[in-house]
Amino acid sequence: MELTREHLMIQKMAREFARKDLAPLAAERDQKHEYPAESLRQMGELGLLGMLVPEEYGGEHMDTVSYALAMAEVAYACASTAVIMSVHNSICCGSLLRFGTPEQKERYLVPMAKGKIICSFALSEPEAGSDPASMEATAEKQGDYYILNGTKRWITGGATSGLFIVLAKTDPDAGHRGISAFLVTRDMEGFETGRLEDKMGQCASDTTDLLFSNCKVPADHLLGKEGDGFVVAMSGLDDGRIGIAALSLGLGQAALDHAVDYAKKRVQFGRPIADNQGLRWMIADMATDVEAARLLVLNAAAKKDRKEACSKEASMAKLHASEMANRVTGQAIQIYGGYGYTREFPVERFYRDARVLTIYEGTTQIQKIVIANHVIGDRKKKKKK
Ligand code: COS
Repeated sequence: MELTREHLMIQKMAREFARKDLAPLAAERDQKHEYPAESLRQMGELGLLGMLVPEEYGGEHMDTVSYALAMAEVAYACASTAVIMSVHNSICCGSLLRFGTPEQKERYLVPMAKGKIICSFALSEPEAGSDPASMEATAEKQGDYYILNGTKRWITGGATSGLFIVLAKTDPDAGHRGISAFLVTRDMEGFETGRLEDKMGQCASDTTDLLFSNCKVPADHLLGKEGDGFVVAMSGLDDGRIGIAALSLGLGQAALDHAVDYAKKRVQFGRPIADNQGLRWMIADMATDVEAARLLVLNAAAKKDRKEACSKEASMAKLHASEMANRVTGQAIQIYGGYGYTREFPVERFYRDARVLTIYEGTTQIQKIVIANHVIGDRKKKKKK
């Protein structure tokens, strides 16, 4: 697909920021598990945290293609920062835009669009990952409040974000139609951050449990109507999957570029290893894999920009790009040989950072369910029987 002048300008702006300001800090932040607070502040100023939000709410009103291009650039430098950017922009700003009241948008979306509040999404639970409809968290209406109880798990930004979109059951007997979404701030009574996960990758972004014990959420913090929660989550995940696919693309591209650079410099048997056909074929496969991901990401984003249904395309992009990032980062380590296995070179971090991409925001297997349901098209009929 052909990119416009504006797309290229946004890509250039994001690339300059990511390579100059973000990339030099990424390895140390990964090792120290240090949250990229200062980079997020800069990203707020650059408009990277309200990319899809209309100007009337303080955002940049860019299209999804621009967003995907910027996401790939940020991920090229630091996947930990990119995942915070993705959750905040796609699932969180997107859900507020779609379901928020004018008051909720004024109070939360406006500061979110400037990066003054970072928002996280709390869907998964210890016993409800791929099957969110089986969640156990409850929210019971009592007067002017909902009383929230339960535990959320694997929440990106759980220890650091200021706002959370939390899904809980308002009608536990109604299956997925009994789930509602709430805007919860850190200062609400009965809300605590739980254990911090000790993760393999994306270590500069924290992942924690959220604990709700009779947490008092004001009734006007219900996002959408009671029972809208599953649709809030599913439509948010459509956007989120484009974000994670673009993140995967950026990480794959970074691994490819580093591997090519290394293969041209590393001399064995008296010549650069890039002269060997075995490696040239490997690099050709990697580049083709990255390019296919790019086309799927841009296709899903462009469909969304045309306001066409894009769940299938978002899942295809997420499926291919996340698997690609795992393949390509692994191949990059192979090209680096022994050096690739050490922390001296960034490909070791890329490999660890890539691993979760086929898991969060819907595993590879979930993406295949979504794609097959659309392609075969018999799901609704079977459900009606
Ligand atoms: N956008 C809006 N609504 C959607 C939707 C979408 N993309 N996908 C499904 N829905 C709605 C359907 O219209 C349906 O509504 P009604 O039954 O009220 O008419 C409802 O959601 C249920 O749809 P469906 O029957 O297709 O859902 P399933 O229970 O079969 O499950 C999967 C769907 C498996 C795809 C879903 O549970 C899923 O995505 N799981 C993975 C969750 C995940 O990504 N977890 C990781 C979280 S990290 S934030």
